[in-house]
Amino acid sequence: MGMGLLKQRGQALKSACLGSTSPRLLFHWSDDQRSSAFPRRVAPVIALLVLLPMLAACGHSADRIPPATGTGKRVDPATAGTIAGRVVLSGAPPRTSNVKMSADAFCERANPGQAASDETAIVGADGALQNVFVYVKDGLSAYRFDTPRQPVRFEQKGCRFGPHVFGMQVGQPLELVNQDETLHNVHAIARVNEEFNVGAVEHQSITRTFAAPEVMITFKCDVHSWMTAYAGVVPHPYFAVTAADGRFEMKGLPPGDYLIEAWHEKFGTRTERIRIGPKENKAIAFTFTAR
Ligand SMILES: [Cu+2]
Repeated sequence: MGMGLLKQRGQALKSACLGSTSPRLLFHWSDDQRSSAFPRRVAPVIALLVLLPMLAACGHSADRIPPATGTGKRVDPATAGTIAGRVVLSGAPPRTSNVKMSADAFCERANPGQAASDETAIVGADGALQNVFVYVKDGLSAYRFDTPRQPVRFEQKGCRFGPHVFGMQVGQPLELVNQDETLHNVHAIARVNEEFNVGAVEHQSITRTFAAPEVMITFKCDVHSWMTAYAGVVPHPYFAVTAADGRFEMKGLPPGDYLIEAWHEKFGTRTERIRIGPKENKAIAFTFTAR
């Protein structure tokens, strides 16, 4: 079985799991594979033998309709409002150091010069703090929410995890994709959820889910010590990650009293209480202190 067939197998698995399987793709063999290795009539049989265990393996993720989270009422979009704001760092931002990637020639080539800078604290103009996870920590217990079927894509690309900080819902598929021509692994250091550690060869995609809320889950690659990422897993869709200008926005919130938390990997957490009325848009500012 050559690399061509392995790649074909990966593609077929992706299509099968997404429920868009095309017979033409599953049974397509290039002319040289057909003539050199297998007689024409054997090919479909081999394809089936390869596919059956794969179909069984992917049944736990995208094929199942995920349940809703919570037991209460649904949000009425007609009365929903928005919380938006900005997160800043007060004080001198920490100096950004460069990461030494020389142990892996592929990673070094992928990150020339400034591209190898440390991602721990990214501070922009006027103290704008990027990569802060902002979410509703409390105030939604009266509601239920559908679990999204759309996977969150989490890549290993250029020997970085991307996104570096992200949010997702309980039960939502997390698609781990290695875009690099080098080996990575994704080690999810979870405390509430089940910890996992999976190796990923190039261009391989693996799907996992988290069964319980957890803020935050740390991801490490055990091959490249600088590769770190964080995911906030929450039971509702009200979360955001600050952009380069420090801004965030959470739309579609029902009227109510909320506890909002902002989390940063180096500077810790801040919380604010806020009340929003029907269709109201409110702003919150969070300030972290440099240390
Ligand atoms: Cu790695």
